[in-house]
Amino acid sequence: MLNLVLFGPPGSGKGTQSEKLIAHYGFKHLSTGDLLRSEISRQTPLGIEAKSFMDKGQLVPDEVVIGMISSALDNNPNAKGFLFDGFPRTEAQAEALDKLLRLKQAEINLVLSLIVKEEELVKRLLNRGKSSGRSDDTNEGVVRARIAEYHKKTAAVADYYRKFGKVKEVNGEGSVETIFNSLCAEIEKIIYIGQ
Ligand code: B4P
Repeated sequence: MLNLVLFGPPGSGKGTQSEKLIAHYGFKHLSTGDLLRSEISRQTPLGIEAKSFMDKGQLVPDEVVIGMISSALDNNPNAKGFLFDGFPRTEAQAEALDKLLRLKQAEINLVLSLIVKEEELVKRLLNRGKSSGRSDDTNEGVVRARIAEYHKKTAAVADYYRKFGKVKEVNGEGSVETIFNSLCAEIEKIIYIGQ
C-alpha cells in the first residue's frame, strides 16, 4: 500500500494534480476540501459549521476533519493506496493520520510539496473564483487570509514529515503537464525502491 500526501498552499494545484495522479495510478483520492464542500452542499450540521470557517479563509477545526478522514479510511478497506489532498493541514492532523494508518499497518510513504509564489497563488484563486462559484475564491481578503493561515498553521506540517525524510519539493509553476511529470518522477522513485 502506497500512501501519498499532496502538499502545498491554497491554489498550488493540489486538486488539479490529484485528478491526474488518481487517473494514472489508481489511488483512492481523499480531499478534505471536497469532503467539506459536499457536507456544505447537503447542508449537514458538519457542513454548516465548516462553512463559517471556510468563508473567512480559516481552517476548519482539527476534530472535524480528522473524524471525516477516519470514516473515509474505514469506508475504503480495499484501497490499494490513498492520495491525501489538502490533508493534513496542521501538525495535530499529521499526528492523527499517522495513528490511523498505523492501525492499518500502513504509513505515509511520500509527501509531495508544490512550491508556488504567493502572487501566482492569489492570481490563480481569484481567476478560479470567476467561474467556480466557490465563495472562498472570490474575495481577495479571504484568499490572502487562507494563505496567511497556511503560513501560520500548515507550513509546519512539511517540517513534521521532513524529520522522517519523506518530503520532496516540486516546482508548482509551469504547465500542468510538466508539473504532473515531475510528480510522477518522484513517485516512480519510491515505487521502484519498494519493489
Ligand atoms: P481545498 O479544497 O483543499 O483547496 P485549495 O487549497 O484552495 O486549492 P488547491 O491547491 O487544491 O488548488 P487547485 O488545484 O484547485 O481547501 C479549501 C478550504 O477548505 C480551506 O481554505 C479550509 O478552510 C478548508 N479545509 C480543507 N482541508 C482542510 C483541513 N485538512 N483542515 C482544515 N480545514 C480544511 O488550483 C487552484 C486554481 O489554480 C485552479 O483554478 C486551477 O485551474 C489553477 N491551476 C492549477 N495548476 C495550475 C498551473 N500549473 N498553472 C496555472 N493555473 C493552475
